Amino acid sequence: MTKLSSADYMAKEDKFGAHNYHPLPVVLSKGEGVFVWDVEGKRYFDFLAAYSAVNQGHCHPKIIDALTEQAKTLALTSRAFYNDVLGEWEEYMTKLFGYDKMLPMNSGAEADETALKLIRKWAYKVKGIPSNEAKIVVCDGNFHGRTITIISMSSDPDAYSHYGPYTPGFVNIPYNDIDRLEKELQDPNVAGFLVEPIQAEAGVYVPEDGYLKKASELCKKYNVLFVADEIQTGIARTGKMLACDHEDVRPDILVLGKAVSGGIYPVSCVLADDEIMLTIKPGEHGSTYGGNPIAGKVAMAALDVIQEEGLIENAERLGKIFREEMRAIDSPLIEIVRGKGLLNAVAIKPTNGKTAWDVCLALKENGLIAKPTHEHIIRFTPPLVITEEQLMEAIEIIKTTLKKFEV
Ligand code: IF1
Repeated sequence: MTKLSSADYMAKEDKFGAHNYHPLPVVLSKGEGVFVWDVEGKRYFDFLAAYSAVNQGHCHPKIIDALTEQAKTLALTSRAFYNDVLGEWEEYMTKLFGYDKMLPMNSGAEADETALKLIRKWAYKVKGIPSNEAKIVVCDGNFHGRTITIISMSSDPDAYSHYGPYTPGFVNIPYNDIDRLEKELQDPNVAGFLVEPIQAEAGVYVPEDGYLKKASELCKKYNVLFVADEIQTGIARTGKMLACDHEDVRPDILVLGKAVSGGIYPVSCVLADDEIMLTIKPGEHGSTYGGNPIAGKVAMAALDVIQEEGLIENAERLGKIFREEMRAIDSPLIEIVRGKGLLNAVAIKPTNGKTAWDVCLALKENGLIAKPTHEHIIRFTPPLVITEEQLMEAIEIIKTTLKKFEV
């Protein structure tokens, strides 16, 4: 069989695949640590890390071992029966994050949906909101996934247009606006506030220091559940295990996904205490693959790696260096650099008609892949296993690439 080129693979996807993505033109076939290789054998720094799912680096051997061992033993039972991994995994998660109970799902969207259902159940069973009147406060610019209910909360026309009718029961407020939040929380029918500790898709918007703390205190005051979507910000990405840890905030409901499995397997989950979690009774929620033994083993290995390899500290330390180095670049293209830990963004000023997409194409040519968001922002989120030496090498690539745009 003749070997296909990148162009062949791209043409095949274009012809046979739905056109719901616009990928950077690079076809990857191998990954290891911070690097990926395309089908022609060219190596790249991966500065997307699958939107922060691959915090532990590509194909981490410990996680792969956990996956293959369990796959050879028992892959899926469904939740109609018990399996001998789930309980151990639930114990691991609840002890690590400090909650009474965990509920496993697969994708991030499903975990957010689970959180929304928990908020509503709690609203009716515990808070005593009249039937079907519960409201959930969410923020403009949010990204929580792609289901009909989740896009009903979205303020991005690309996400919601032409998918109506929409799920009711959401109140949108500006992000990082504590006064507005308090105003909405006074409505006795508000049951929950769902928030990303940093809005990643919106362009890595870091709220003011103290925002999460104040928001969680207000939620407590008005008997509203504070729900954190840490699917992207969690698992060491921002220099703490959870982004909420920066402000010592403990969400009432914690939503995790992505790096919970180190990018090896679709695993997500929701954590909460009994008063909330036990409002859902047998038969009232679930998923065929949720809580399967592979997911459990993979997740425990992935979280072991975070702790054993000091990835929290690495993200914190190298994130500071990254932002310092980026801010020191004297380029008319750079508008602003922002982020926390190794979740960072650089906003690009359109110069000579060149956009963030053009910069990403040039970065790719120079051996580093990253993805633009919203026309002018480039997100830089390398795997957290990156070393300082590798980071400096990557920064050099970014510097030389930007230089070329100045002429
Ligand atoms: C895609 C964005 C990132 C998320 C938060 C829930 C989910 C996500 C905070 C849903 C997913 C993704 C999905 C991915 C692109 C990516 C993304 F640009 F679209 F916004 F990361 F920034 N909560 N984020 O970030 O999780 O159901 O996808 O497992 O291709 O849509 P999922």
